[in-house]
Amino acid sequence: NPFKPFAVSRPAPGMFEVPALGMDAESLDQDIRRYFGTFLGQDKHCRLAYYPYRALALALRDRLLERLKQTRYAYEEAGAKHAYYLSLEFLMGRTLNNALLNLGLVENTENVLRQLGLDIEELIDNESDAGLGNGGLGRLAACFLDSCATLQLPVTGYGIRYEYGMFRQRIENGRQIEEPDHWLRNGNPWEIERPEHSRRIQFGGHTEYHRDANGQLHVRWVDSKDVLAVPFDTPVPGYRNGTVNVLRLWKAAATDEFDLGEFNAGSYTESVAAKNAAENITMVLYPNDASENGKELRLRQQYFLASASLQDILQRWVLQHGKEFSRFAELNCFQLNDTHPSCAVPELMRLLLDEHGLSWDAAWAIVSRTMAYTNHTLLPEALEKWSVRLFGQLLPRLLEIIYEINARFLKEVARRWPGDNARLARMSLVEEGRDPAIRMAYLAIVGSFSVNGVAELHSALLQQGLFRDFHELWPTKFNNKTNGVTQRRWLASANPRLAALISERIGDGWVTRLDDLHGLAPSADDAAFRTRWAEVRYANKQRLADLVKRDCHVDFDPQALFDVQVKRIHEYKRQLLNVLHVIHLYARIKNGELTDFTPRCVLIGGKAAPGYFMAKRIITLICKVADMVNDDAEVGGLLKLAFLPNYRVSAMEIIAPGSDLSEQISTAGKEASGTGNMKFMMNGGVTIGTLDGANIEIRDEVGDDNFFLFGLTAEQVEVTRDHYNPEAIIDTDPDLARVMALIESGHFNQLEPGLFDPVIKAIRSPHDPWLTAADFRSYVDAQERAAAAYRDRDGWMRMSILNTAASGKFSTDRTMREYNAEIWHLPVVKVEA
Ligand code: B1N
Repeated sequence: NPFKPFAVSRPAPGMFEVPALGMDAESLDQDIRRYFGTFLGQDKHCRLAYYPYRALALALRDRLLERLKQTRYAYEEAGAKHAYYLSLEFLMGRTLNNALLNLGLVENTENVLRQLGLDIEELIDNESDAGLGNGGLGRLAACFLDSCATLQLPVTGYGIRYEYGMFRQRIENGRQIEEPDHWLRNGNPWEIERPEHSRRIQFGGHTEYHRDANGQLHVRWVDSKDVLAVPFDTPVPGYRNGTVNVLRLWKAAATDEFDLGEFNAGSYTESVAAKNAAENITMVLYPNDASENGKELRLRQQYFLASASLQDILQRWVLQHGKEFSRFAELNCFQLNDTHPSCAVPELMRLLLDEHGLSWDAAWAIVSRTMAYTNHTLLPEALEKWSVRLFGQLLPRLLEIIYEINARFLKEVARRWPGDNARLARMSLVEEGRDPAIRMAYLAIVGSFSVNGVAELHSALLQQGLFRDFHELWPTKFNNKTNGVTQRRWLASANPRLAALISERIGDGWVTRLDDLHGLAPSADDAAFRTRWAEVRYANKQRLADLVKRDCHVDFDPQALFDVQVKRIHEYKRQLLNVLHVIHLYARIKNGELTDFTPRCVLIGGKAAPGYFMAKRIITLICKVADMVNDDAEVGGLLKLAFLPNYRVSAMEIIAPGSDLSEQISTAGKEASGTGNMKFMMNGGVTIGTLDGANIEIRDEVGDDNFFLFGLTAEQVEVTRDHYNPEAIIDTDPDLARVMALIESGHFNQLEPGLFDPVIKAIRSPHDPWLTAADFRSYVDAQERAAAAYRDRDGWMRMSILNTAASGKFSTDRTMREYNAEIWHLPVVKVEA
């Protein structure tokens, strides 16, 4: 151990007293120049905006860390209950702007930088996105952290510090190319490494049982190949309240004996090189949104996170309370972000039983009172199952514990429903068969005191469908927590022009109380206000048009309707339905059928999982249709289509403020919630959508008149499945027939015959689970209503204002208050300024 405790030294109290850092322009100015010139070694020869960015980031980090310490002291002093958000993904995006906003340093910093001849936007652009997540689930975790710090709740995030985040996407000849995202290449000024808090994680080996002198049975997990978990802390500031919470991300490192033990092939250099095997665990984020892949490395990541985090928390507990665990459940809570960290259930059992000597009953009482599970999807392909064989090889002790949990659980089921063997088989944590598997969702439900879905419809469907048996057994365990987004990032910081206009009207209380936006509704009837709203939106659309020009080489006219769908590419999200509509408009223009056409610019962006064939082919279709439409003189700029490459958090910060129409068109019952829908709405986007996920609640808030609804309901989707006949639909709808004929004629793939056959086949299949053809007619009709509404520019601004005004519910501040009131029960802890 390179870390030696104080032996001779006795640090005086003054050692721990650091002079407070100034928040005034002068102190900032000094720190920026000092970091630039000394720490970073830059001088008058510096040509890179990266260095002033980094100097500013370091000056801000100092101020964040100062508050982080004060926050920890406040939590300790209050003896407060703490919640831990365990997640394999935290999609943080960029940090600079958010830190400035929450610290209240926007104006001072702008002034200082201006004096120094620097442009803040340019510095901001030098930060790479922390893309440590796939999409909604990871971004939700990031928004939650922002809201918890703002609400002054003692919440810590635990995750993985992937060396490579979500891949970068390039498009070549309409094909997605994945490139590694080495986001740490230029260093990360926001984090601080804490090697002294490293933990040891076991993999492989086997268990041994022995009795001590008192006849007590003990279990040892031996012959394992161990890996170190090294924590890196990122400060998470609340909005101007002195609170700074922590996001602790673990990086894998080889232990020292790793070199000399099992892996030693006889040669020193080769054994040192074998360190890679350990360090690979946190090398890369799995890029599969809403689908599992069953790879061993993924299970290693999951256990690595669960074990490192729980050991960290238990060690802190023991330092404070000794081996007395009677109050542990009263003071700790773990929120599992989907089943990805659900190894935490058996791992906490293991630590309490094997490392801390508790009895099964005492340990189970703690686990089942501290764990809470959030489900994020109903899609069967996303439900995690781990092969028992793999699980037993990698985590032998955990498998034993899971079997014991299952045996006791099934006894309870049998007591309640004697003789109902079918039910036992349905509910068992182990799915029997040729390759038996652990059902991780069931493990999470059995181990938790709370199970929630992420929107009203989703939670209801969980209770009636997927988790029906469990709901019958424990009805009070189940609850709903509708998602949200943080208005600090998604309105105040992403859309400063609109934020200023709103604050001028209703004050700036909305930054921490989004419901205040209701106060904007009367202004929808104020013509002068609508004009100013329109001016702001126009400027934002110009900014989006610049992005589209730069990245897609397509001209978007800000006068046109900006029709936008950005999200992961997935069949259930139906980007395909969107393209069919574009082709339909194209055909109408070409056939001279349009009299009063609303010029429209359609933007689609999103990443496909690298192994998802159909999603990739849909990207190709979008790109090929775009080429035809944009180059066609007859279309004459009435219609544009662009595929935006490399969609990410920082791109959304430009897209949401500049979009008119928000496409939320998933097959009803499939999108658990959606959160992009909320970002558009907050920024004055109007939704065209199905009755799916949080769309339903969005429409409830904004009213039917300000929402373009179409499509089958979730119930209708289920009954349609049994007699679905897309051929008949195509035959009886001339518009759809024409669209299909155009694709089938090879019009969009003249040099690559057959390219879109798989897509055509999917639409025409009676087994198409996404019912694309079924919703085409009602989608096109809704699009016509939207286009007509947009022609009345003033009426559209009214709708736009009313959407922002009704978006108050969709703040993660509300979501976090609900989690806290109904699951966590944490106190609000004020931090001294
Ligand atoms: O979680 C979001 C929801 O708003 C979306 O509707 C939902 O699709 C999304 C496996 C997932 N569900 N499941 C995932 C992500 C990564 C992975 O490896 C599944 N993502 C969602 C927030 O609630």
